[in-house]
Amino acid sequence: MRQPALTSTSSFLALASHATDARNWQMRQLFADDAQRFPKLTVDAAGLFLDYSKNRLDGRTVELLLDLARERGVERLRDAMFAGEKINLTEQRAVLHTALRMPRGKSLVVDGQDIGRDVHAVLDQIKDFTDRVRSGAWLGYTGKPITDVINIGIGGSDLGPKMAVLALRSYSHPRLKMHFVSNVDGHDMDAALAQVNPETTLFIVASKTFTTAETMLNADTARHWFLQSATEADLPRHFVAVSTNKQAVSAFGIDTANMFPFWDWVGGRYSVWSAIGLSLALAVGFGYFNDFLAGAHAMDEHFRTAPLEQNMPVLLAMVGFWNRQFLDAGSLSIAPYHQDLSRFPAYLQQLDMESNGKRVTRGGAAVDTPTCPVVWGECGTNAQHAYFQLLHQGTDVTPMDFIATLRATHDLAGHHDALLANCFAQSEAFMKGKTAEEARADLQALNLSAAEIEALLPHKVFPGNRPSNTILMDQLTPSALGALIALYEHKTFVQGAIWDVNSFDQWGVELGKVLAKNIQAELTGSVQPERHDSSTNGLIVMAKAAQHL
Ligand code: G6Q
Repeated sequence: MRQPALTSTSSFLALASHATDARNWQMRQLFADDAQRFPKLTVDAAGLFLDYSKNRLDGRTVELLLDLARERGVERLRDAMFAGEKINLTEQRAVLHTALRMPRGKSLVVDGQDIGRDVHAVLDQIKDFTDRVRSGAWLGYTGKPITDVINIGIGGSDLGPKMAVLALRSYSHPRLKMHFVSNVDGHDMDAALAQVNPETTLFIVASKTFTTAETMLNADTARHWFLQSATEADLPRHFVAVSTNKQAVSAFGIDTANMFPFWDWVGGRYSVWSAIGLSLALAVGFGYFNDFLAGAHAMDEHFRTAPLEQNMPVLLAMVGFWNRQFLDAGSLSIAPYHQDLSRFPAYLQQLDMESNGKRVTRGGAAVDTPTCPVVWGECGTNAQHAYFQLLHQGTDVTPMDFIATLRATHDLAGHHDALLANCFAQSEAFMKGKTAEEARADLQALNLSAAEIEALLPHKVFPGNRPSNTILMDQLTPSALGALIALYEHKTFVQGAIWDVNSFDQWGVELGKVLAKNIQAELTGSVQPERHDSSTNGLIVMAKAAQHL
């Protein structure tokens, strides 16, 4: 359905008018005025807890934001997604990553096909295979069990499993070492191959299309390397594929009995739940992989059924929209206070920016507001010693998402309290800042002269009033990780619905897949670079000259 321009909707206009005051509110004051602010502006779902009270908003702001969500048809579009309607308009595809985590026995018929049954047939295949590799029953060509798994894939076929394998490190099989090779840069493959033995290495070629240049080149290199020690007949024990393209898998030389299929209704950046998660299932075992799916399903059910007032993905999305639209926040910083989530910001970069980094509506008109902020981040406490300076005292307001667990999965004394203390102290400091009076009192306590105090004072003031969310869970279990990823998937979905962009295509990425082809021909062949600007021609000439050194 064609949507009116966002800024012309009555709920947007009501919000804009509310924002003329609200954007200047001081959070210190909001907390002082309402002792119930924390219970009012927090919500639980699927084992996660969201505190969004440290934002420049109040209950009325939330009401107006939810009016906007209703007016933009978030619930209608959500139901259409879950029902398998082709909401990815530019590719005419359904968007059904949620079906990948439906419990067994639940059916969903799309285009006459029960995809619930298809999904569980592949899960059975994954269980059988991962059980055999993990138990040591699956043997390499010299009769030894597999010790190393190299996942070859890029973008959505890499970021999800790589992030999740690291996140669930403490659940991993002790014998299996997981490696991820994505970059066309040979240094990536070179570094991985240097660590493994062909007799005990399993390669997973993970590519939805099985045409992605980087992955195909890396897969060719891996096969060539393997065949220096083994024979073609040994390939099936060491190469498996995850793809939607059976023909290309077979043409590459992988036995299609060792192919794990998925479907065109699974977008790359939403595919960790599909067979693209094979490396994760190998690392943690099928039981935990199932828990991971169940955690995401619990968040799906919450998103699908909870009233908007208590709907965690909707609230997270609308608070993000508020900050983007009315506080001009051009970026969002993610700070996991958990070392095993160190790849989570990179994962969210793709999820959010590839989905909502768009400038036209689903109907093709120009969007009349800013869309997706730049997403970036690093683990705390490391990030505190790097760029938190800018977040506290720089000229831009950067909203933050703090993510932490109440309990650690290690038992090293003292560490977890220190970690959590830092996490909570930072969000408090971003909210409160430090006034000139407070800074002056600090300096006076140091017995400085009046002149020294006045000179230092401006540097010691923190403006504060900087927004953040805190997301907590008990421990980083497979189920909590599943719920966390699904939370952000649905948050992205809701913001896409507000902006009326298609969150499920990626034409900007497709461009990159063809751009390099011409220059590669010029670099490797005798074709002279003439068709480019002088900069590009000059760079190509330099690279060609270096090849002859
Ligand atoms: C994700 C994108 C993109 C994609 C990669 C890999 O949503 O479409 O990151 O996942 O380009 O594509 P293949 O899996 O087809 O190799």
